Amino acid sequence: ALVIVLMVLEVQTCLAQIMNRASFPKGFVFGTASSAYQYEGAVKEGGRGPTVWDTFAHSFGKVLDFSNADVAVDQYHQFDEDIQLMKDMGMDAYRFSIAWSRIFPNGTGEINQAGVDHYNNLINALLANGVEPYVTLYHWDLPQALQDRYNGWLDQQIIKDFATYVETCFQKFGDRVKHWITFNEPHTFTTQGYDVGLQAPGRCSILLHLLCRGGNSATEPYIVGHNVLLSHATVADIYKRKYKPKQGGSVGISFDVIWFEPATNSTDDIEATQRAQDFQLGWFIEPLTFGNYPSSMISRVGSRLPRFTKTESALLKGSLDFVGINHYTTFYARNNTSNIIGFLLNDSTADSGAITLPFKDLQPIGDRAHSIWLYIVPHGIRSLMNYIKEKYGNPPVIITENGMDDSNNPFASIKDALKDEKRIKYHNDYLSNLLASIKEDGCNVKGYFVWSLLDNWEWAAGYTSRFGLYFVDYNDKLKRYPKDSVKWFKSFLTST
Ligand code: PSG
Repeated sequence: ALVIVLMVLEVQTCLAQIMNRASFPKGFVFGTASSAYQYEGAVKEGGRGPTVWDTFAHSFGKVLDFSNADVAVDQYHQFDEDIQLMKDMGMDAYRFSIAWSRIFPNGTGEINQAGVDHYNNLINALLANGVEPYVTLYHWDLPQALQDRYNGWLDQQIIKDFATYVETCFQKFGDRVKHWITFNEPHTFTTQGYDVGLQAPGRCSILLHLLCRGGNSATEPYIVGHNVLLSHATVADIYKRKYKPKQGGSVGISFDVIWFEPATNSTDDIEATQRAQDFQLGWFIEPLTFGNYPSSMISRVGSRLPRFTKTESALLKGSLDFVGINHYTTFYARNNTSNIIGFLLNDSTADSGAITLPFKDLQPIGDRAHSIWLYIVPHGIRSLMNYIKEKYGNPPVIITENGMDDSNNPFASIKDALKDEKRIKYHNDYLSNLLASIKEDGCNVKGYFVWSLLDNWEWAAGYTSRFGLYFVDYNDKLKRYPKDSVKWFKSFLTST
């Protein structure tokens, strides 16, 4: 009998080492993610209006390789073929974003039927192939008309205009779309767009306005964040009252979250680590969960942080059906003792009183991908899932982005570029940590989306970075080639 028990145990440990779809809970969703401006191209077709990212990308010196996304990877025309790629891998879902300026070319006013037709065609093609659409309503491409008219997210008028656009999407697509993500990464676009000016609309005041013409890096990020939060709460409320009863879907948001670890075990550094997380995830998740900003933000930002009325608080609180998390990397955090940088820059990034870096004593926290911010630390995702579980009452979480990039090396052969063992290891290691957070720690994780299906236009890094499971040949009609990671995902998803 002992021999049999030992044999059973051995088989079990053997099986435990092979992770695949079947290791995850039933109904767990696997997909890939993308965004309109990074993928679609066809910027002047189908009546699309210009956006702040068209303007930014076409301004000299804003994008590393002087490129823009006028063509991108042409998914506007090639979505049928791309859906076959998803289907072939065994992916259940596709996260894409709707370009506001295809629905309302001027931000408001007349609906552009060609834009509605395009997304209807895309959604129908996905469903016909058994791929579920997860729709992001705002992935940074604000109609330029609204930037020109009233400074976009800086003005409260944006809340009304966003609601009109979003309600139009609920009406036109909500019979088939059951997962809505209102915003992609509010923390990224408020700080990158309004504090350091490295992303559209490129506003900042740091370095004596050397980098940006207009802006106020100490106040505007908080005003923008405030209007984004109220916009989310407004449309979540509209959905809950008018659409959810019939359509039965859910509304979430996608947060960018770097996991922070204290650089030392000193109390100062541990407290600084908490503040760093308050100023990143807390800034947005706390109002949407508890109805107000984290107390560390309220005390440190003071009068520069806008306040919510009682009615607004009530509207914000509980306005998330699920929490989307875009997670890539982990940094160390330490207490900022001098604040010289904050004094010099006079901006919002210094307000947390924490310094976050992927290094300690000149040692990197993990192996680096291509992007300078992307260090590979697989256990970070497990710690983050536990943090959300403990602090926010174990809400349903969807990993709406996870992935890594390689450099776009113009001298490498395509054959070599398709060998991406590093990416396979990245996904294998992050997924096994995610699985442990579910199975061993009881975290409520519902899905996982890879960033990204294809190589694509990486914002200010242009085409220099390749995040795709599929390689895109920018020199030959944007042909798609499967990297080795495609084979890995295919066997992960189709083996039982
Ligand atoms: C997300 C997270 C970090 C930096 C940039 C992003 N981080 O941890 O420092 S942007 C995010 C975005 C998508 C990008 C993708 C890769 O939603 O559009 O292409 O990640 O940068």
